[in-house]
Amino acid sequence: MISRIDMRGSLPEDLRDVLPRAELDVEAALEKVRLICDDVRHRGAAAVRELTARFDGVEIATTRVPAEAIERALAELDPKVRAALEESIRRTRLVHRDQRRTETTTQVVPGGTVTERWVPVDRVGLYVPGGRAVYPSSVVMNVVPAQEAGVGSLAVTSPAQKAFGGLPHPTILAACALLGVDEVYSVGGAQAVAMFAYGTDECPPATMVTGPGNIWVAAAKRLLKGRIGIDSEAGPTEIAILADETADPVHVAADLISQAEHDTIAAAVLVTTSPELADAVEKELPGQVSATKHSERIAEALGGRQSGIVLVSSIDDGLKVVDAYAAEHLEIHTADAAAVAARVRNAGAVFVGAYAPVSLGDYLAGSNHVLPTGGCACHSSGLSVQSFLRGIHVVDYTREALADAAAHVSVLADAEDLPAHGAAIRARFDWQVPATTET
Ligand code: HSO
Ligand code: ZN
Repeated sequence: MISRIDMRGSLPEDLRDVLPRAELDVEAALEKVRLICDDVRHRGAAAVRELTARFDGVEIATTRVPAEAIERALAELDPKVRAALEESIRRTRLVHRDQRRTETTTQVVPGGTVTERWVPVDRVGLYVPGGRAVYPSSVVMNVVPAQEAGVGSLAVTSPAQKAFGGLPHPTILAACALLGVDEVYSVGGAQAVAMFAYGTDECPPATMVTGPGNIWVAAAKRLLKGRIGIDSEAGPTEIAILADETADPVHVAADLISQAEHDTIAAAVLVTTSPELADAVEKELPGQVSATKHSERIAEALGGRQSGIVLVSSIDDGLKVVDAYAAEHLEIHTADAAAVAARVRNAGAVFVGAYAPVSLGDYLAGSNHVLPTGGCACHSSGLSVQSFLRGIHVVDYTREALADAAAHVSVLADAEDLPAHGAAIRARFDWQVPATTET
């Protein structure tokens, strides 16, 4: 069901080659996506509605979801789901509120300061997948950080569902209502990203678009970034688990399965120092898989080349492997898990010990579940308040402070053969380089 790689002895030179990832050929989608984006750019909402009919198989009269539909979805929401979403929102807000940045002012020299102001982007479009993946939790994970960052204008879009008369899934709409978001569109795919990038007669353009989506969404983000800000091109879900002989194979198997449930190309990787644990997990998997609803999808994900059990000879080697893999989610099931977790350098989020499974983080830990995939955790972070802020340096120097810097600026400008840069300073001092008082 799951392949095994033995790295006891010595670790291979380039670990990235040993841990394959599912291929997502975004480049191949670009050509088609370009046509879609151009169409939306030139024909606006009419193009978006036609593309929705073509790709989602449903005619919509307008791309904007009427307020009554959002209110109705909330009224009809299962009270248990409502309570769980409310608690998820509360916890997520607690964590993200603490991420808010404060302005800092540095006095560089007497009379010369640089202030860093944190300014939210003006308007954000949040993409929430539809179809097989109906994730009201992703509404929470996108909306809360944007709100806590102070983004003034916030719109959510999610694919039109034929089964719901061309509206997004009702739990998506209800989650929007709980979060106080009243601007919602029933648009998915590349056309949704284009709608936010260019704006249409039904949707004003946005400054930024965030949120996970399928390959078409990823391709549109790649194509339109620059025109519009993006978070990341989210790829298939990944879980890595670093475990020793103290780990419970039942927990480990359950957690691998939980993320394999997302997609046939989801990745589940166990890195362990214990061959006994590896055997026990392998023994445990088939029973748990066959007992669960999406067993076929999960079996395909676990059996895929992107998943596997890696045997290592020490926790130190295990850390090297998981750092090279840079998983979206990394669980640590070892003795003194917190100390091992503290040594991890590359992961979207780290889950410490037996009682912090990834599925807690997916819904209710308070952490964000929009995380870097495909190894991007070695250079990028998950969605946070920071994703929606820009730091603006405000430079404020007095005449005297500028005079003190002038000689150095002139020298550096000449060294770069940009004499007009130095001249811009001398213009303020009768075209002379003022004498510096600095020693
Ligand atoms: N594990 C997914 C997020 C999610 N799980 C949503 C359940 N619903 C990617 O981090
Ligand atoms: Zn999940």
